[in-house]
Amino acid sequence: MLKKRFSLAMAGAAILALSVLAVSASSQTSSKSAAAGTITLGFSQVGSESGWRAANTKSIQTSAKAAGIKLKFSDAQQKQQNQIQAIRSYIQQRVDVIAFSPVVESGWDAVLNEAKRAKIPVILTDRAVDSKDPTLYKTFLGSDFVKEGNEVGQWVLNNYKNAKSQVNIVQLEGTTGSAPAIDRTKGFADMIKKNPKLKIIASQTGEFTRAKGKEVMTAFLKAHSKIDLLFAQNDDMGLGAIEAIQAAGLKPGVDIKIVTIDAVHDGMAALAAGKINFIAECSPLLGPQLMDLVKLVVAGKPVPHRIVTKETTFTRAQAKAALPTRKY
Ligand code: GYE
Repeated sequence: MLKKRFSLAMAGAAILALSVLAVSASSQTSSKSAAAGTITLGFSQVGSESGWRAANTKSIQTSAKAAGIKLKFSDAQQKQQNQIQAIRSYIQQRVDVIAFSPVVESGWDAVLNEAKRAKIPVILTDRAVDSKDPTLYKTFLGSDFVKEGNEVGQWVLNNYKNAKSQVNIVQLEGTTGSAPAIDRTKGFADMIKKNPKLKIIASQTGEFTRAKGKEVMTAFLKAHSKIDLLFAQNDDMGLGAIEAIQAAGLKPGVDIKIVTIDAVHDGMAALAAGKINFIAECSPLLGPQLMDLVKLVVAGKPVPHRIVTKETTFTRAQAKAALPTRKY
């Protein structure tokens, strides 16, 4: 018995020693391989909440491959703690660059300082952090979410400029505390406040998912007898809400107008079918630009501290025309 325990302990120690060796071996390989031209990128993704996220993940994975960059990828399942852990593990593995899409804006300074002390450059993609220290990351590549909210708000302003009575608006917000939820809320509110007839009568998070969008819209429909327009802060929540509206015996896009953001394939199909009325585009195809930035940063070349993604807006006719060649 004693002997058995002893040998188990020995085996445990051996495994530990081996894994320590493996860690140091892999860290050596990563810095050696960077010197030899192969860059290792550690990427922490938010999760897989939406069609946008699926397209974004695919873009990052395929463009890393195409660029000859070794990608270490992890999915945080919407939890900041998981992202912090992933970043710490990338620091330990001594990857060449860390990139991530922060689930929420706040609470990143400590781990970003750890990366800085380890001299591993960080690139933010898609979502921003609210850190006051601009040296904690090299660049932020992603959309202007306030502008997206403005564009959707502008459509509402134009389409209700002759409204005689109050226009009842409900809003499905994205993940609470995330940059796109905060900025789209602001961008939309800033526009619609120009016409006092436009009133947000209910606003709640739908967590950027179809299921939650449906659930919250069902509750809105129960609580409010007259809803004129829904602003869903992404297509997926809008698509979930369409199911709720149909289940209530109403026609989406007609009885209740719907405006959304993203312009992913299913959203565009609903727009072309007249179930959504207007979409502001948010491009998930950040991979190729990210890989270019990774290479520049590793080469010690300067990069702009903010890179704004180019995007457009779609009406029904424009969605019909764009759908056949749409990449996501
Ligand atoms: O709009 C939404 C996704 O951060 C821009 O996250 C992204 C947003 C996108 O889940 O669909």
